[in-house]
Amino acid sequence: ADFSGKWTMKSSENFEELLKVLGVNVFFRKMAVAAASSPVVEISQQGEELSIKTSTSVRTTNISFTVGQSFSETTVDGRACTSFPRWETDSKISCEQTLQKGDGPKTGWTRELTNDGELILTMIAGDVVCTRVYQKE
Ligand code: R12
Repeated sequence: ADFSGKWTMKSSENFEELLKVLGVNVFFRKMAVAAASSPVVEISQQGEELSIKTSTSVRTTNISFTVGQSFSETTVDGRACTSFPRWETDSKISCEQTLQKGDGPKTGWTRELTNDGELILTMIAGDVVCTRVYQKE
């Protein structure tokens, strides 16, 4: 699968609930929900290597990783974690996160390309699953 492209979001479910279970206070939650309602995601992929830039008005993140190799990133609430991405199917990457310090709900994400050309991101924290659907710009 090739995730490359510039993506815009068409729907999002449970993003605020996700931040809530992570303990983000109401002020930052509302700010993040507003900012995360119109993100732009740019992905470049060469084989097993992906770079993902996620831009919003309040936070932009850049991650680069090779599927099958651990890397450092931050959880959605901004805590440093070690991530392990692997192919769950040939069109879905599943990534488990482990906090570098302290503890909190178990977190991770998946990114999947659908047959109709959409990108489905899930972000997981404890038993909350946030699902965000992206389409190519
Ligand atoms: C906090 C501070 C900030 C944020 C939070 C807590 C904002 C986080 C944002 C996340 C966006 C995620 C996206 C994910 C995706 C856009 C805006 C939560 C800035 O303390 O769809 O890939 C300071």
